[in-house]
Amino acid sequence: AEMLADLRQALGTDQFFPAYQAVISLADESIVGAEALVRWQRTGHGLVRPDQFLPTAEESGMIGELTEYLLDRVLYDVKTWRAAKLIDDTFKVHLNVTSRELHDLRFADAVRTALRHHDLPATVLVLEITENRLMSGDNLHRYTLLALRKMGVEVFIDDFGTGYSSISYLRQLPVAGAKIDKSLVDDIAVDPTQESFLRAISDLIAACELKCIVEGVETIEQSAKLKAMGFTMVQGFHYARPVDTSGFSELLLQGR
Ligand code: G
Ligand code: G
Ligand code: MN
Ligand code: NA
Repeated sequence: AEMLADLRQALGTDQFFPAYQAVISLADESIVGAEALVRWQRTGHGLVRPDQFLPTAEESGMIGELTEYLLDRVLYDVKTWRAAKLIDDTFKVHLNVTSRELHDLRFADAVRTALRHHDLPATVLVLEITENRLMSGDNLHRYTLLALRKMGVEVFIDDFGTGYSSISYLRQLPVAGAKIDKSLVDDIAVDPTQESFLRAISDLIAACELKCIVEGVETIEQSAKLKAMGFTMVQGFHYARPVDTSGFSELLLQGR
């Protein structure tokens, strides 16, 4: 209860902010995008991680407001980086959403309005949704997925390879790509079984004609292996940790 009251107040007083983790092109290790990860500077508690408050935000239905708040912050940052020529128009920013937003029939319109407000094309935005939540049976989220696709906003399946995806279902989902979960990458440099497994997953994604980003790359050995396997986009502590807006601006400045 205390958490919920604090969450409500926090939204009104700008205690939430996005941290950005770079998405890297393996070809030249350049920054091609960023994933926004919410952080809460909670009064009297310091920095709170999403795992500690997102469940409450979701259960209470507050998550929709939080997502729209973050979307506005994130698009503002992208607009600023564009104006400063720190990024070009191929740069994409990823925002995580829950099935709640996808079930909200006004969500696609809210996204359209936000993009228009910041005078940005839909192609700048990618939304990520965890695999399990897409597979939850009902078809309501399809409306939003189709509206987003029509608009030009891409949706990626997050944490791919950890849930119970039905392969036939995967083919029909109107999504643009998948993010391969860190757990599938951890041992690839030391365990040949893991490499075969990752290759199978990657072939599956390719067969569905989906884009692919590999997450959780922590070592140069993993990076080399992934490059040899033909992956093109990665994220992970080996390249960059999540940092706040000014930290990411600096990363972009160095990367130019
Ligand atoms: O940064 P990390 O601890 O930052 O994130 C932990 C988990 O919280 C991840 O599963 C991530 O997808 C999720 N997460 C981070 N930011 C957001 C957000 O803004 N919205 C939603 N729905 N999930 C987020
Ligand atoms: O579920 P999602 O993929 O949105 O979660 C992203 C989470 O993974 C965030 O908490 C982020 O901080 C974390 N993360 C990103 N890269 C790495 C990495 O290389 N190693 C580890 N341990 N965590 C990572
Ligand atoms: Mn994610
Ligand atoms: Na993930």
